[in-house]
Amino acid sequence: MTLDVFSKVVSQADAKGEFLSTEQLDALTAVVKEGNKRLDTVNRITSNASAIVTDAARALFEEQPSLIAPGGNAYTNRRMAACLRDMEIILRYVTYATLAGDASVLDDRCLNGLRETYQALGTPGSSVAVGVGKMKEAAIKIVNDPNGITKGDCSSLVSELAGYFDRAAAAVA
Ligand code: PEB
Repeated sequence: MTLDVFSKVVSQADAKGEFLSTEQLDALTAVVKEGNKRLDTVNRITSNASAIVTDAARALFEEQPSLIAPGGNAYTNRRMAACLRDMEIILRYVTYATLAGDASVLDDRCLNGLRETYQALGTPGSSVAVGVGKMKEAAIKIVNDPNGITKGDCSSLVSELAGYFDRAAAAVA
């Protein structure tokens, strides 16, 4: 497992027995230079995690009320709790990937085998994917909030973040 963008570049270069390229060093320099934006992004999502999860779940159940109706996949407190927990786990791994600048931790420890797990449980992965999409919207809104932060261009970081949510949604859809 690679975990972060620095280790990834090192292992790629080492696999070829090469020094780091100028392009690789430039890309890593950008990661370091933009590091505060990354930390602020992770901090903002982390401190709003429970609101992100519960709002997304509420919106999902509003759109798909059969999930919480008798016989639904989130019906009963136990299943509702499992559902909120799953969404929180996915959000947590998205924050790890965002901090690391690399999807490997999300892939290896969260998404790998998740589709099969949901199939075995009879949990609709496509509904989980909708919930993940709603967490994505909420997280991006919070990250882009101009209040209380030094203004700067976060577009590339936000698209990276969006990519981790999309990856999670695609893994279960
Ligand atoms: C994945 N989810 C569930 C289980 C597992 C996961 C392994 C079975 C064991 C259990 O119930 O705890 N666990 C979870 C995860 C990781 C992990 C992501 C990553 C590391 O270790 N039900 C719905 C919604 C959806 C949902 C569509 C959005 O209607 C989820 C939330 N997951 C859900 C439900 C269960 C579950 C389990 C309801 C319980 C299913 C059941 O027992 O009937």
